[in-house]
Amino acid sequence: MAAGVTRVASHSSFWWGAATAAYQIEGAADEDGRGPSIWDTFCAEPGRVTDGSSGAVACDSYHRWPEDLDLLADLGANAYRFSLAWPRVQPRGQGPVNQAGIGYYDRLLDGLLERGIAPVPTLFHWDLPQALQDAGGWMARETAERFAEYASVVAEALGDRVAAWGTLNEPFVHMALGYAFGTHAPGETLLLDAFAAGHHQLLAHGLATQALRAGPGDAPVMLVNNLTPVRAASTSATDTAAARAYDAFHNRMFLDSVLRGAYPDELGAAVAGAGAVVRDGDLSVIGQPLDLLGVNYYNPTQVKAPGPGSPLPFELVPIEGPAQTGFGWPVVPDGLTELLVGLRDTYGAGLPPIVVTENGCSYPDELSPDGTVDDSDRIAFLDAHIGAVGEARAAGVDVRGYLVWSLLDNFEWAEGYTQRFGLTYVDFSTGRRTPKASYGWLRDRIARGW
Ligand code: IFM
Repeated sequence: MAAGVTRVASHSSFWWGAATAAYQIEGAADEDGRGPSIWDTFCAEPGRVTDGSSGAVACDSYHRWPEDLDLLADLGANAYRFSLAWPRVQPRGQGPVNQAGIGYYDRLLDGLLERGIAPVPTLFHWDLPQALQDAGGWMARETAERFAEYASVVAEALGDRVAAWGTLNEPFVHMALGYAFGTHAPGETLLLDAFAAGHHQLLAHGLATQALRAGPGDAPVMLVNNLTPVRAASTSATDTAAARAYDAFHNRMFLDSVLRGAYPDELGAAVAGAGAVVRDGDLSVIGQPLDLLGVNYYNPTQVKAPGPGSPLPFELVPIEGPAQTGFGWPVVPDGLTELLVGLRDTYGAGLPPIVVTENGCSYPDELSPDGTVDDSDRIAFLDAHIGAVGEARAAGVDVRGYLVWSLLDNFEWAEGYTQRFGLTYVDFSTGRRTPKASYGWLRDRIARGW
């Protein structure tokens, strides 16, 4: 690790920065031997993505990365969370490393270290190599083994310069949207049977953690979860039970397993129906000690009991009242304090230090004729959520970083380019970057520190 790069090792250091993901920003889908991913396939199917777009070009960060790293440096960021595209490193998800593909990440890491920014790569942010999907994707246990091999390959190539590893990004969201409801790639609609895709991701996390620790360097390893405080729509016993069930699927399946080595009882039918999916010993692989927990927070979730005949043990209800982002998500900053304090209260000494690995909002930002982007809604959002992290820290929660989603406007999955989350406005026809007002605001906020 280069001198001046902040290791997330002590209470006195704090990571400020931003996050992105490979398929959402890189583009260059067919360059330098990258293999197809499930998102290339999904985007090519009519009707899957709102605006019919794909990540084939996206922000073209594959070519424009020096400019993007300069944006981070000018922001005063001391950490950058990005993801590695598995199909760039191993085009078919297994076998020897594609040197041209890993070369990109090699240059990116060096570029970050030259700028004094800690590299925080995530190994998997949803872009599974299509060849592995053809063999069953995350419904197949073998995918977890392939993932561990991939982790060894990248640890060997990059492990000497990484500040912290993320194994998976938001395995709940990938299980739910990709395998249960089919609104994300690979588009499966398996409802509760999607549990197997969650379990195999968790097993992959455990096996990859071992592989990363066996490689060069001593970077901490984290799992990155999307977490939400769950609220029952009423105090009735049925709504309360539905809230507990939803909490089990969204949060506790991916927390109790890694922090306690057990699945919550409320998963009930899903685990029972999965038969031999969970094998002896799996939960001790999944539950080995974690160095950091990555928390992605966007909003709380309200839940009521399902109607008669529902295949699911819960039903989601919109939260009325608070302002909404462009996506229609409620803006509830104190939900972040509630979440962080709740994690500490629930898991106690078993909870590793936390990094807020994503927090942010989309708004219909426009580039004005004078070349500025006034995103005052985003400034208010970030100010309130950073304040919420401060409240949790004041309450004694060990939070070691806050990374905004996202550095750049980018490809927002099934919403295509219709949701702008960036601190930086991207003109997708030219690739031109324009820092928004929130970028300048965050630069001043980072300079102030805690
Ligand atoms: O864009 C996504 C990201 O890929 C994962 N977390 C949530 C973000 C906003 O939807």
